[in-house]
Order: sequence, then structure tokens, then C-alpha cells
Amino acid sequence: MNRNIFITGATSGIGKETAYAFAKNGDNVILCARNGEKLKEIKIDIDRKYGTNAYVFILDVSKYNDVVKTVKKVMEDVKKVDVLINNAGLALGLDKFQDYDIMDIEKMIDTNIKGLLYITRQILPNMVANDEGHIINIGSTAGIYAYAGAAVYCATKSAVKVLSDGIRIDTIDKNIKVTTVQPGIVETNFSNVRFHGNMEQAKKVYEGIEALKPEDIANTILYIANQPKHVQISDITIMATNQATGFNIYRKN
Ligand code: NDP
Ligand code: 8X3
Repeated sequence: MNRNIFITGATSGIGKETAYAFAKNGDNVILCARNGEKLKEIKIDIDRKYGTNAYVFILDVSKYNDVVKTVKKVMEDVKKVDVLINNAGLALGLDKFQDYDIMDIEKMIDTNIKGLLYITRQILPNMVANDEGHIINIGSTAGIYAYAGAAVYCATKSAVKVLSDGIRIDTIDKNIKVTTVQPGIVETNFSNVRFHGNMEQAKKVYEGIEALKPEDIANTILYIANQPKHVQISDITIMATNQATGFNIYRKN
């Protein structure tokens, strides 16, 4: 469709699959994350597969000055962003709040809330000036249903939902859409990051349940972005079939 799609956290999981889904759809993708090597590999692969020119930027979304510089560069390169997908995010740890590592708390807030705000604050004025745009924020079922050991992660995802609603109100007189996507359990690198690289512990999260795949979420995001101009999907929650609420998961063995 030849739109410019800016995706944060595009080197893995949901963000990476979303980059491929939009590139396959004929859109231009602008990808950022911290891992430059992975970004380069993805760019080469997307360009080769879809004959596009994927733009990639090494960026830690929690670093405000870097966000400002990167968005300025993006705007010089592509002039306008049609769809912003705030996907970069993480959970760190799974502990009672009274025992939580303060650095893990800081990092979740800096990435999941501040990072999303920094990027959006830089890109939204351009959408307002163009009177056109779509912001798709990746929340979580964790933002609806708190679960044990995840008070802060759940709070960050709850913040994503409320921020989306607030921004939708502030742009109500513009042709700008704001969507919160709230996935349930998706098998990605998420649990490996949460457990600080403990693969055994991470693997257990997906045992006995057919979790969602990152492409399930990518396809949903593409569907949301491909609605006609007058249709705004405000929120969408997607769970695995054997998942009822956040961490209410039925495991077969
Ligand atoms: P992954 O760990 O597979 O991917 C996370 C992505 O975010 C990576 O590309 C990582 O890239 C990037 N990232 C992390 N921190 C930063 C940062 N500071 N700046 C820029 N990029 C960053 O996890 P998922 O794909 O599962 O997660 C994507 C989003 O989906 C997150 O917001 C997560 O909270 C949410 N989510 C996940 C669910 C799940 O069950 N997996 C369910 C519901 C929501 P790099 O390391 O290169 O920076
Ligand atoms: C990630 C999904 O419920 O495993 O947001 O925390 S969950």
C-alpha cells in the first residue's frame, strides 16, 4: 500500500513479524531496536524478499535525546509516518513486589511507558500537521488482569491502554486513529528476556498450551491498519484458545 510504517522493537517476536507482514503488504517499513546486527539482517532479508527499501535505526526508545535525533532523521528520509507501531517492550523478573529488583522496575517503566511516550511525542505532531495517521500501541492482557509477581509489568501495560485512550481524546478532531492491541500469551523471546536468559525457565511458560504465534498478532495489526478511513478499532484483545483471562491458562499436561 506504499505507506510508511514505523515499528519499534522490530528485531524479534511480534515487532519482527509485523515488519514482514507490512513489507509483504507493499508498505515501507522503518524499523528500530537496540541490536544493530539483527536489524541489518532483517533489512537485507526484507529488501530481498519484497523488493523494498527497509529503513533501520539502532535506537533505545528509553533514551530521549536519541529518540529526538532518530525521529528527525526518519522524517528527513521519509517525510511522513502513516502508522506508528509502539511495540518495543519487556517484562523483567517475576517476583513479589516486596522483593523486586529496583533496576528491573526502572527498566520496565523506562521502556514500556517512557519509551512509548518519547516516540509518540516526536511523531504525533507530524500526524497532526498532516491531519492523518494511526498509532497502534501494544498493550497486553496483563494490562487488564494483574497476575502474581508482575505488578509493575501489568501496571506498565495498563498505562499503555490509558495513554492510548487519552491520546485518542486529544486527537479526536483529526483524522488520526489510536488502537491498543492486547495480546495474551505469545511465544517469543519475551520469557527469555523476563528470566534474564534462563531458557529452561522460559520454555516452561509455553508448555502444555498452544500459545499464540507472533504472526497471529502481526496479521491482526495489519488488519487494524487496513480498515477504511472512517473505521477506528480502538482496542482488541487476543488470547490463546486455552487462555481465559491474563494468567488463567489451561495446560494439557
Ligand atoms: P521479544 O522479546 O521477542 O521482542 C521485544 C522487542 O523489543 C525486541 O525487538 C527488542 O529488540 C525490542 N526492545 C526491547 N527493549 C527495547 C528498547 N529499550 N528500545 C528499542 N527496542 C527495544 O518480545 P515480544 O515480541 O513478545 O514483545 C513485543 C511487545 O509485545 C512487548 O511490548 C510486550 O510487552 C508485548 N506483549 C508480549 C506478549 C507475549 O506473550 N510475548 C503478550 C502481550 C504483549 P532489541 O533487544 O534489539 O532492542
Ligand atoms: C505478556 C503476556 O500475560 O505473559 O504481556 O505477561 S503475559
